[in-house]
Amino acid sequence: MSRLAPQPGRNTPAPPGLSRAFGLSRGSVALSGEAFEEPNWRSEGMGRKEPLLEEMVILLGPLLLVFMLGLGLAPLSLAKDEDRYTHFLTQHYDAKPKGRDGRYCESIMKQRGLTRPCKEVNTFIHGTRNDIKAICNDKNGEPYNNFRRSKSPFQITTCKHKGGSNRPPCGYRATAGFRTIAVACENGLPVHFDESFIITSQ
Ligand code: U2P
Repeated sequence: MSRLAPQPGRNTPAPPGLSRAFGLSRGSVALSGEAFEEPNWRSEGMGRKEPLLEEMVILLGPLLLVFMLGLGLAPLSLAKDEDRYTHFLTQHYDAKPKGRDGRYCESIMKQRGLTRPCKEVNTFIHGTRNDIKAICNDKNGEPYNNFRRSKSPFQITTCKHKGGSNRPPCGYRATAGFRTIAVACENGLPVHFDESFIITSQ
């Protein structure tokens, strides 16, 4: 009887690379006295990964997840700082003040939503937005404790509650001045007014 040649697609042993990739070369079958490797499809399945690939997925998977979470959270935190900056401008920025006296304070404090309850002290800065923002970098600021102090002075008006009830209508006194100021910065943006300093001549 003639020897049967191995039939491609039937009992042909898979090439070594393929065998590894698909988890072959487990079982064997004898055909006319010759042993052929037969894939062990049932026990290993088509989806079996390379051990090295598996290890990489296990090791790098969590790292990738943290990286993706970081990418997703960074814009959220930036958006939050933008909101705080907008809030800072509402509370402390007035480009063109009128009067800078008690009536000015009473009117602007109400207009900016700072009278429910009456805020005790609040300063309005009358510079440009760019000069105020620049306090958070070297252009117009320097470190001052946990805050940043402006290099240049600003025209400011500080409104102080006259006292009594903290419910509206709120009475204020105004102090106008030309002073350096200290602010807190987050991600390069001012978010809190800390204090102002009388400029002493050197
Ligand atoms: O001190 C309480 C809050 O009052 C505001 N403040 C304080 C001192 C000052 O000279 N000017 C002034 O506006 C600050 O308000 P914030 O910016 O935090 O809303 C300070 O926190």
